[in-house]
Amino acid sequence: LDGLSGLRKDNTGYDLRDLFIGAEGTLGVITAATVKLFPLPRARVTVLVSLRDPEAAVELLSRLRAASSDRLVTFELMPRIAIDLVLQHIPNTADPFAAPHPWYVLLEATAQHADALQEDIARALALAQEQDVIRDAALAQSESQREMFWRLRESVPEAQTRAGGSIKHDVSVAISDIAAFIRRGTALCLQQIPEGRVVCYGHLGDGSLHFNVNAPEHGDRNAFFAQAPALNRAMHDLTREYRGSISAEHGIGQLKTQELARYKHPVALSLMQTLKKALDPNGVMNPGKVIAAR
Ligand code: LAC
Ligand code: ZN
Repeated sequence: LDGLSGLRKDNTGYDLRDLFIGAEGTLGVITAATVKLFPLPRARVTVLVSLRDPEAAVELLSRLRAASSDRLVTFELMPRIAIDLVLQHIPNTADPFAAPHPWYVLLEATAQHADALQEDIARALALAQEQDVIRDAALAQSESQREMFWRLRESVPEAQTRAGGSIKHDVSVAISDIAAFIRRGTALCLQQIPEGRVVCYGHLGDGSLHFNVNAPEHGDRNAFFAQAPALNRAMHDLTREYRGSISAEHGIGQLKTQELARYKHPVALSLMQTLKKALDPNGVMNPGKVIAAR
């Protein structure tokens, strides 16, 4: 399924609405569902971590998944440039550490018992720091500090817009490939648009990334955005090479119907069209989305 988001600040987990948001109201056949109830978590730990590179972030993710017995609910990756843009364009934000770092992760874990959770996470982070997997870590000590950490992360899209806008990609690959993908994707973006500013951030816990390239601060914006189709093509080809998704979180919509036609296997696409026609013969359900009008 395309279209699941990892950014779930309320810790309610996924639900059927998520699935149908992903389906954009066009296709969605649920043939069976298993529902399990969990008690609302009573404890939550929020940490902002700084690290050297995406490889370290992937290593940290696997350590924390083990240390928290899979109670990790948020794992968001941000490069320094994202923090810089937020600090520059969004009021009431502050640098979280005394010195800048190349990459950051905002993570959250939940549980029934605060002490045990905090201990498990703190121990794993201390070991990671000792072994040079992370550089620094700040545990939110209050709800307002937690809000501050989230504000940094959630303001990235707005900061990007205020900084002149970006050419966007909404992609996912296997988590085991993500570090290599970021390296190659960044090189590809800079090769195509040397003056662009790569801002690659997002839901690392889900393997999903916003691989955006911001317009240069000064210079010809029209010339910059004219390069979008070529860059989209190159980035989506790279994503295909990694067997990833070209619409990881925000769906195909109207903008990517041609892309879908290019990257989806023809048999899969034709099955989607057949299903769509059978369920919505008059084309009244979200017309023009996902499947191009024919
Ligand atoms: C985010 C939105 C853009 O992750 O999906 O901030
Ligand atoms: Zn997102």
